[in-house]
Amino acid sequence: MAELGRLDELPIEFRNGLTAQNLVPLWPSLRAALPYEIPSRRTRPMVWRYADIRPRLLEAGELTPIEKAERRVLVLANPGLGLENMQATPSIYIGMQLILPRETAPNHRHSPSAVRFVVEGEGGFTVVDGEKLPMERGDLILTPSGLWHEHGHEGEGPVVWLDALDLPVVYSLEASYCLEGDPQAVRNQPDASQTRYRRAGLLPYSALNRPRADYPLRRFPWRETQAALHDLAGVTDANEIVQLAYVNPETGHECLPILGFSAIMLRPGETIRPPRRSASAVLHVVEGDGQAAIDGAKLDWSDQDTLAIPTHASVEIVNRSATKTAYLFQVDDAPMQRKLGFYEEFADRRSGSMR
Ligand code: GTQ
Repeated sequence: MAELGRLDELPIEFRNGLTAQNLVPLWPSLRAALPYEIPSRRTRPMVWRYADIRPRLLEAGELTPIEKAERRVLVLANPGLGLENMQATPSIYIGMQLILPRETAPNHRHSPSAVRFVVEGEGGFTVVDGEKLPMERGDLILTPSGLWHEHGHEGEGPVVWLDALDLPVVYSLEASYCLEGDPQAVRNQPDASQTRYRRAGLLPYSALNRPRADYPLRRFPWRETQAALHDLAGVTDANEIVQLAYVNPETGHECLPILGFSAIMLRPGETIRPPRRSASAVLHVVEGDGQAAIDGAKLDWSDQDTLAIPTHASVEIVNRSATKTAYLFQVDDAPMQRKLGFYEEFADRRSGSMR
């Protein structure tokens, strides 16, 4: 491999002339932009513990009324990427949102897409495009790009959910913005998308006579996901990962364009070693206790903790319990990478496999 020329080898007059004309020589920076074998990564393998987050969220609930927050959220920021940039991974924004009884988080819509994954509490709801969606623990709720959404809480005690947004991608494209709206007129069809689409392989007949809908199903109840995971485990070999993707039931494709969502079940005592891949990811622990080794960093996890996995990382995840099943909710940027043509999984544990 040839040694590339350094910046300080160039005459200062030449460099200053380039700078004055907003020109930059590539070769001193080429290897940084295109490193051999593996990307340069600032993202750190991380765990955020719910035991740390929860009291801080409740404190925020006392310090900041919802009117002063619009959304009362603590953002899980990866220190390797700079806390102020609010990135769990380069593409994934993760926040923990608190809503207290009878509060409302006002109606708005924005260019980034979001999902909610319910962490704790009962009585929360989100209204998406006029449809009121109940929020039970473990449910996944979609608020896709451009759709009106507002949140409320009709129950008792705190409700907390995890927000996952493709905000870092949309923001870096200078395309992130938001519109305010009046409260939505709620159609008298609560949770209708769920009712129409919940059964895989069966669609409302009228769907066949029109183009496929972008976001036909907006709520994926945990009850269904958990049952489907157990059914799948019954036909999955011990050395295979029990994992289900959340998809658009009309197209079979990922349910949002940039970020992908899946649920993983770890059988008692199971260790999984998913292939190293080009996507970054976040794992949220729905239930269970274990350890993850991410690029060699050993991170313990338990109920409601959240982990960050850099691109190209080697990953091993252990369910420490010999008797209890563990469940993980995964967010990744594989849908975007697939669309852009550079998604890869590596059979080996190091070198790239670009065709
Ligand atoms: O609930 O609409 O964590 O707009 C960040 C931006 C949540 C939301 C976030 C948002 C929301």
